[in-house]
Parts: sequence; C-alpha cells; structure tokens
Amino acid sequence: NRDAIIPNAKPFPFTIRAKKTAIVMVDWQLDFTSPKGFGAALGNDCEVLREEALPNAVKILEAGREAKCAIVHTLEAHKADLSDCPPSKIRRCDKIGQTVDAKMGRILVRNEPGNSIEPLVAPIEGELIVHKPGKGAFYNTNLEFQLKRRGIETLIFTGVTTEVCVQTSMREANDRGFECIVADDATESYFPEFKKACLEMISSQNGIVGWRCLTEDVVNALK
Ligand code: TIU
Repeated sequence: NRDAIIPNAKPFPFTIRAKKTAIVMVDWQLDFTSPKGFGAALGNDCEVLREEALPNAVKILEAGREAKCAIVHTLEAHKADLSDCPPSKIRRCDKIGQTVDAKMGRILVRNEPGNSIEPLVAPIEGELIVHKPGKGAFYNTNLEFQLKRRGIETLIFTGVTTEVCVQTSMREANDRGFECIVADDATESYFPEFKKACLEMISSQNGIVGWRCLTEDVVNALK
C-alpha cells in the first residue's frame, strides 16, 4: 500500500503504489511465441521471445500477484467469424483465420490453441483477460473501464512484441492518463534494432510515452 520508488527508472524515478497498479501482460500467446504460430508464419524467429523475455515476465507477474496488483492478460484475438477484423488487416496477412499448423488451429482466432497463453504466465482466477482485435489493448475493448473502476493509475508492461502491441498499448494508455513503465528485459521483438529504438523513444523527451526499467527493479519495488 505504501509508495515504492524505482530510483533508476528512465528518464527519472518512477513511483508505484501497488493498490493502484496493474501488471499488463501483453499477448504472451502461442501465436507469437511458438515456432508453429503466427509470428513464425510471418517469417520470424520466435525462440528469442521465449528464451529472453518470458522468464523475466514470469518474475514480474509473480511479484505483482504477491503485491496484490491487478493483473491483466491481453490476447490479439478475433472472433471466429472475423467480423472484428478489418479487411485491410487480412489483405496484409492472409493467414489470419487460416490454419497453418493443425496443432495451433486458426491464426489469431479466439479460443484456438494458438490463442492460448504461455503456460508459465497463464492467467489464474480473478485476473482480467482482454481479447483485443487490434495491436493496442484499448481499441474496441473495455480495458479502460475495467482499470478505472478498479482505481488503477499505474501500469507495468511486459510482453510481445515491443514495437508492435506493447508500444501501441503503452501509447494508448499514456493518452488515457495512466502512468506507464515497461521492463526492457521482459519485452522482446523479432527485430533487435526495433526493440532498441522503441524503448529509447518511449522514455525520450522527458518520458513522452512513459518510463523504462529492468525486471529486478520492478520486483524490488513490489517487495
Ligand atoms: N502482439 C503483437 O505484437 N502483434 C504482432 O503482430 N506483432 C508483430 O511483431 N508482428
């Protein structure tokens, strides 16, 4: 309940009050992390997401649960009839809604096997699950309402991929008045140069989008 400070956050110290804080776990779904999923179908190497960032996301999730923060899990997920998927999105990826690998089911479709969350960070009872049709977690979802009704003011982000769904969600949250921080080592991209540039632009210009820190900083602050 007391204020905790992350003194070495960039661009300057960040204050957390656990009761008003949500951990936002962005799109830790097999579609992006599995070598048989959507990310891989786009031609990307997915191993790095699991190997580098996932163990740190686990640490932040566990620290958040321990500190009684609200926990949010997002999924990039369309309805089975794709009625919430703009044709423009399908035009640039005709694999959406298709089955590329039988074990993963239809790509980016709700409740298909590929749309399940990595077991290490799977939701438990009482945690919020947000199916989002876009890259940002606030577009066409009730996330803003859910956070505000819980009195949440601060968001701690982990997830994939850094410059796509994490960045978009963080920008949307920032515009809605939430104080946002991302742990550099609990997010990952298929493109190391995009990750680096994205994290730099988030905290540049006096934290134009928000703050950054490392997993151990979040864990220490929530103790
Ligand atoms: N979750 C998310 O980032 N969706 C993407 O499509 N990411 C890519 O990097 N393609």
